[in-house]
Amino acid sequence: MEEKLKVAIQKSGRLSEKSLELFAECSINLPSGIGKLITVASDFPVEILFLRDDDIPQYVADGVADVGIVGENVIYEKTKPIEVVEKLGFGKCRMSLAIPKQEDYPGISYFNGKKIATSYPNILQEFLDKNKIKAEIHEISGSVEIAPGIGLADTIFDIVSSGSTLFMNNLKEVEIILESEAVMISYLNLSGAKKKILDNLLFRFRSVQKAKKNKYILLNVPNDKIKVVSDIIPGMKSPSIVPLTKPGWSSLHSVVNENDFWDVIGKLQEYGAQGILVIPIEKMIV
Ligand code: PRT
Ligand code: ZN
Repeated sequence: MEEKLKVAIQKSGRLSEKSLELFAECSINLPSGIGKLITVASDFPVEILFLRDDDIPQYVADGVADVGIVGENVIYEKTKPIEVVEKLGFGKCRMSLAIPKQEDYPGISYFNGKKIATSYPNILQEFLDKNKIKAEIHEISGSVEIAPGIGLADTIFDIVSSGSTLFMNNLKEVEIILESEAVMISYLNLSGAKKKILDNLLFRFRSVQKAKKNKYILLNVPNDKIKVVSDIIPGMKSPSIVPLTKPGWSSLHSVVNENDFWDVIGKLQEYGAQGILVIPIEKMIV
């Protein structure tokens, strides 16, 4: 039987949809996975296991799943023997200490002697030890943000994204301890065949990521400006030039990185570029 790479993803939660989307973008077809425990792709050798996110590091460490998609916050908390093979760019959040809004905050020493509620005791303990703070950690599994309000703790250590949960609970963020995003983790002793499938999957994934960060650009320039404009949009190797039927003009085709996009457009206009078209790229292999 053909070998398959077993990929663990979150069954239902903040990372589920994006994890499934990632396979779709890589042209890997999964039958609708809702409510299932396992699903098998029809056109790529992967099998998806749907699990609770907290269980994923253990499954991958044991090799029950070959790879998994999970937040960095979970892998730092669980410290299992696994390897992080790729940052995936979604599920971004930070882990922060927060205190009641009306309190003054003199600095980290504030936490000496305080009771801190969290679902991430290991990450927190390590941070406190490193900063020589003696605080009491109160581990709870959910709704950490209500702990100060009901007198269960003085402060909290939790995941923050927009900050609105803290705001609604009269808390303020005072220390960011780590930044997190979804990552792909791998079993340490993957077989050669499975490693090959993983490389293939990562290759597709990176092509899609690169494509998302770049745009295809077409524009018309007077021939005497081809050189300067080509220097602004060098593209993957160099731009293509297609002569227009209008004498003295050419069409230039290239690729622009999204980060430089507006700067580049400004410069192109300065040099007399006209009829600028910008088109999304689906896959990019360099
Ligand atoms: O059921 P299961 O155990 O699988 O899921 P879960 O409930 O443990 O996790 P889930 O689905 O809430 O989150 C999965 C992962 O998403 C986390 O491990 C993080 O890596 C990532 N992530 C990104 C977040 C957030 N953003 C986030 N905002 N996880 C949780 N939150 C919560 C946070 O706990 C707090 O309650 O959202 C609230 C704060 O959000 P803001 O926007 O109000 O600041
Ligand atoms: Zn969880």
